Amino acid sequence: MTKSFSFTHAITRKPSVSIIDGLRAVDIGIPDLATFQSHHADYIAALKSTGATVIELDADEAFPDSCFIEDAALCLPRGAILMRPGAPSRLGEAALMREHLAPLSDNLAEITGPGFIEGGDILTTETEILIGTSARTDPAGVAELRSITEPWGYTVREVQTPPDVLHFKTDCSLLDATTILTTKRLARSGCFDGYDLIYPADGEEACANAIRFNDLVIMPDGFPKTAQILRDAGYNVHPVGNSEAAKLDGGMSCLSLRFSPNT
Ligand code: CIR
Repeated sequence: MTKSFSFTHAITRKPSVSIIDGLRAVDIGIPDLATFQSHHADYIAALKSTGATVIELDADEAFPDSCFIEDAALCLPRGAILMRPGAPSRLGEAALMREHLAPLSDNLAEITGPGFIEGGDILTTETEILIGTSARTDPAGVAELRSITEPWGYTVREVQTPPDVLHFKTDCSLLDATTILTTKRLARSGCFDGYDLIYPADGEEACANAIRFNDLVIMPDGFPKTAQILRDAGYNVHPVGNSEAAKLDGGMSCLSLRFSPNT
């Protein structure tokens, strides 16, 4: 059983009208809600096409970035953990997840601080949990997550998100038990030594955030060379439109929590 990419469930949250106020590093345009909703529906259909159950939460207007649900929690086979987002406008998102995760996990833990950590900075592979420190995730947040997960049997490794990159997983994705899709700038740090690496085509680095979900690699649409590289490597590639999420620095991993309940 490949626990790092075999899942029976996912949780998503619909984009809100307030998405136009979502955080972004650079303003490249206002996201169009109808287009975002259409892409979001395609994304959910892709998850469901693998046989998974998708729990679709309603939009929460109080939290413009809350459709990027991955940042609010971490789901592992042994338990789930409410994060402590480092963006002040997102801090309250973790508490929203408690009522949804409690019925699905016998072990529901919480990062209480003072550190911060967001799910986008966490890559769970078959053998370890890699956490990139970033503007949103600090060493204290990593240490608290370590203190929760090591007793559950996980190995945690602290690494660094490249400068000016939002999240660790902005630049990498798990493709299978031993293979990572990563930008060259991140791989240069040596953090993936020992893994097999696949690089996006030159100029297509923005598609490094993809997800392996059961038999699919779900990746953003519009990166044909990398899609072909992945197909040639034997992956079942499923592109989904991401133009509106990308205006808010969001990608494929951010839009879901992927897990198999351990209740
Ligand atoms: C933010 O800046 O927090 C959101 N606009 C985007 C979050 C993307 N999440 C992710 O990569 N896990």
